Amino acid sequence: MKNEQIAQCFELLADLLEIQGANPFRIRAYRNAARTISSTAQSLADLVTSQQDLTSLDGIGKDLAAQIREIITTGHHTQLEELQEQIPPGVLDMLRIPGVGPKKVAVFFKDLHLTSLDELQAAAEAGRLSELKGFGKKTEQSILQNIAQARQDAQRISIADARAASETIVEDLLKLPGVRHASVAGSCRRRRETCGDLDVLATCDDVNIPMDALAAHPLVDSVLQRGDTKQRVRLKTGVELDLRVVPDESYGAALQYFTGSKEHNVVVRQRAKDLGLKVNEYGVFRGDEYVAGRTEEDVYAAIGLPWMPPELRENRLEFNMIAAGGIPELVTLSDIQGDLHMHTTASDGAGTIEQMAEAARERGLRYIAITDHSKRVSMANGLDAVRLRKHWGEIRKIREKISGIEILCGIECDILEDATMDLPDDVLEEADWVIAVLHYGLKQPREQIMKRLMTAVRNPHVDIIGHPTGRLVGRREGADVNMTELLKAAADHKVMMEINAHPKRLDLDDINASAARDLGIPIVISTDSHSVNGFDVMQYGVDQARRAGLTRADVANTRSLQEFKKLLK
Ligand code: DGT
Ligand code: CA
Ligand code: CA
Repeated sequence: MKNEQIAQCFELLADLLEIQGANPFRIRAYRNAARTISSTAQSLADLVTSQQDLTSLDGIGKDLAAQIREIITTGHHTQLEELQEQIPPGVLDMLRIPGVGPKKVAVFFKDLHLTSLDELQAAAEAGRLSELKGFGKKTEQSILQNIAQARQDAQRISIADARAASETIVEDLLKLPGVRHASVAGSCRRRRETCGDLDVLATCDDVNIPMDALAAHPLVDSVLQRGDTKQRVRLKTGVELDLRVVPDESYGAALQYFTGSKEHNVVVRQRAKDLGLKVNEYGVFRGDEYVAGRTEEDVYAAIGLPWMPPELRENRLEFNMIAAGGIPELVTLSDIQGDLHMHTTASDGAGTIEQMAEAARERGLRYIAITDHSKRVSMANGLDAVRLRKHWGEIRKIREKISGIEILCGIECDILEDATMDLPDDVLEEADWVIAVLHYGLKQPREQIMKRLMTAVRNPHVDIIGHPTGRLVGRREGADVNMTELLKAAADHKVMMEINAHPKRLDLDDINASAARDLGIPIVISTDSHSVNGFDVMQYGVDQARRAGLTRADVANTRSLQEFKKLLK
């Protein structure tokens, strides 16, 4: 059980309590606990296993500590499950509607007895929402408009949640007697930014062994369907998971087939056909004769193709790469030497400069840039010129003191709505590293968005555009960026592009990152850490880069600091 999963339980509990109209202090306590847990470096599961006291953690009292122990040791959370009995899951879906919080949802649920997005939509269409106290026609209209978005989001989960759940299940299946292989498949194995459902594969002579274990797994809520080789279950989080159990000699074929994508498999099947072969989830066949199927390598080799990293299997880049001479070696997590986007207690981070530097060093990083917010982001306690210079002074002191890691004095500088920079040039000039970003006014028309981005790209001190579109995966569309124009200007002015590794952002996305690389723009993969645990997300950024077909050479922060500095303006 990961800290993040425990934090999610408390967040969910807080949402449910808020819908129920519980005591605000109690709700706040759960939210604070969630924050503490997700920003704690040490694994709570380890603490519980070694019988350590959890109440030494900020905001965790006896009661919360007992709940954490329950979650970790039993996989159950009594408080949460009791509330879930009272509030149907469809009610929580309403929280995904932009502009709708727990208070509004409480009214829909309690006063109108609405329990799903469908019912809410019908009520809005019938004008019943605008009859409620405190609701007007305008709110009703905006809810109607945003419901479609919420419905889409409700269906897909982030790659981070997808991996946490399916990897836990795979690990547990591998512990079973007779299960020789098990793997994540589907979009999760391809590391798509979101997954519609989860796919897991196992080999076992007796299909009942993995299927019974899955049915009883602590993450599983109910079995939806069970056949000879396939079982479909719903997890407690609501997402569905397909398990397929195949014999060993079909493992590679099934893994290939169920990893997809469908588009990739269409090409694979056609290729086999051209060679007089047939590929399916059981193997490669010539007529009735089994040719291959034990490993993925065998399957691809049988049809004259090299094995391909799952991240590439979208029928976008991979077959062109093969035609052009082969699949290049993609960037890996261990190639990353530096992290160039992070926050400290100077703005909205939870760690001090020193804590962040030490945590980065522990993860094997050789250099970091501290990039707190500029003043426009007042809710994050953004820095003005005076505070920033003082902050850089402290960074320089720590830089002298600490060994084994280099620290750059950076800034995440807002590009203001009027297309000026949030800090004057003479301040930016003193920085080692300047990230320029859009935070506000993302809904401005394309022309103004481009004017802002161009201001940044042309600024002689700006090194990189951070999270270039500002999108939040499944939650918020990015700004209306003319990416072709932006990338061309960035290439001309030697400005780099960020892949923000946070699974909520993953911005640039895979397609734009590919386009940037094609123009020779160095890509930097950054975590945007707000605590010492924030560094964990680097893997998601690397996965996105791999989906973009990026090699180590394409990613600037795989270089030593000395080599990296040569790329700066
Ligand atoms: P998702 O779940 O929407 O995020 O995307 P996937 O790729 O995980 O799709 P899913 O779960 O429907 O199926 C998993 C894989 O199984 C898919 O990537 C390829 C394979 N597959 C499923 N149905 C078909 C099919 O009708 N034809 C072919 N060729 N492959 C299929
Ligand atoms: Ca899937
Ligand atoms: Ca599936």
